[in-house]
Amino acid sequence: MYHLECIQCHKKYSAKEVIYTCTCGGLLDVIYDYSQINITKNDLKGPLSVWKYRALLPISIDPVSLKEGGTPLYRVDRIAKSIGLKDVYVKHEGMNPTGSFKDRGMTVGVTKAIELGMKTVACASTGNTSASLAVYGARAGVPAVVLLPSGKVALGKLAQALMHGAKVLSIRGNFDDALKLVRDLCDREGFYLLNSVNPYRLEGQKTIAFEIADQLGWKAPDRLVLPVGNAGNITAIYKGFKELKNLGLIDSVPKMTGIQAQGASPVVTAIRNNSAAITPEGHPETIATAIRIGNPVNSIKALKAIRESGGTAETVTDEEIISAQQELAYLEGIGVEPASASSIAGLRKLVNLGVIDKDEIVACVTTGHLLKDSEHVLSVCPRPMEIDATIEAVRKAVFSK
Ligand code: AN7
Repeated sequence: MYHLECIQCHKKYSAKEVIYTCTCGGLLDVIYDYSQINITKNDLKGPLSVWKYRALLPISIDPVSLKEGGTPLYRVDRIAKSIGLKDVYVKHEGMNPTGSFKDRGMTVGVTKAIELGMKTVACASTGNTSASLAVYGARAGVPAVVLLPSGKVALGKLAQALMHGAKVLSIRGNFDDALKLVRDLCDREGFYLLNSVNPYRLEGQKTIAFEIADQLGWKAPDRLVLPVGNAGNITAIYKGFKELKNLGLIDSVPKMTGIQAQGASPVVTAIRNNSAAITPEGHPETIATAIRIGNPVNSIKALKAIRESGGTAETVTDEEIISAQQELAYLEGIGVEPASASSIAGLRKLVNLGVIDKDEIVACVTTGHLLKDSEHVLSVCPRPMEIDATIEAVRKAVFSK
C-alpha cells in the first residue's frame, strides 16, 4: 500500500527496508497508493488524535502510543489585533504528552522501529527530539541513545531524557556535529535512527495539517507559519495538506512560511537568494536553542514546500522572539518555549513588511511548551520579590510599582 521513494532520482524502496536516504544521497518520502485510500469527512468524525488518521499512516501493528495529537487550535484575537490581522490561530503543539510536536513523529517512528524488529533507537537532538525519543522508547520497552550539543539543551528537555532512562551523551560540538555522529553510529551498530531524516517521523508530524483542517471544518488556512530548524516539520505539514487536497478533503494548501532565528537561518538565505540548495552555517547561535541548527537535513524538501505553496521564509532576532513569547503568555495565556514564539514574531514582521495581507487567515504552530525552558524564563522575567512574612509587608509589596 506504500513504499519509499527518493525525491531526487525517484528510485523506489520497499517499506520493509531499513533505509533513511537514497543511494544517490537524496531524501526519501513515503508514497501511498492513493487510489486505494478512500476517506470521507464522515470517516473522520470523533475526537482528534494522531491515530484517528491511521488510514494515512504507514503502520500495520498496534501503535506505541501515549495519546499524542489532539492539540488545541486557539483563536488569538488580542494578538491578531495587536499585529493588525483579523483571523489568527495558534496550534499549540506544546500540549502533546512530552510537551512538543515531536511526539507525533515518535509515536509513528518508534512503532516503525518495533515493526522492523529494531533493538535500539537513537537520535541527535537540540532537546525535544531526545525527550520524546526517551519517552517513547520507554513506552515501547526499547533502549534509547541520544546525542546532545553540550551546554545548549534547555533543562526541562534534558530532565525528560534523563528521567525516562535514555543513554544521554553530551557532545562537544553543535547539533549538526551530533547528527553526523549519530548517523554514523546507527550505520555501524544497527540502531534505528529517529531524526527527521527518517521519513516515518514526518508521516506522524503531517497529522498537524490534518488536525488544523479538521478543526477549521475541513478548510485550510491561507497561511501556515512555523519555526524552522532541521526543516522536518515544515515539509511534513506541507505533505499533510497536499494529501488532504489530493483526497478531496480540502480545496487549497496554505502558503508555507518558515521562520528562523537570525543567527541560524540558512533556509531564509536560500529563499532570499533563490538558491537551489542551502549553504550550511558553521556557527549557528540563538537564544531559541531548539532551532540552533546550521545545516538542516530536510532543507531540499523545505525549499520545495515553501516555493510550491507560494510561501516565504523570514528571520527574527532573539529580542523579537522574546517579546513574542511574552505576548503569547500575557495577552493570550499560551505558554511556549522561545523557538515556538518565533512563529508569532515572524508573523508580525511579515505583516509589517507588507508580505502578509491583512485579510489572510493565518495559523501559527507553537511547537513546544513554556516549561521546557524555565532557565530562559528566569533570565528574561523579573525575579519574585522576597519579603517578610507579615501582612504589612505583603500589602506594601502588592501595591508597589
Ligand atoms: C520547539 O529536538 O531539532 O524544523 O532535535 O524543538 O522540524 O527541526 C527540534 C526542533 C521547532 C524545529 N520548535 O523543527 C530537536 C530539534 C521546537 C523544536 C523545531 C524544533 P524542525
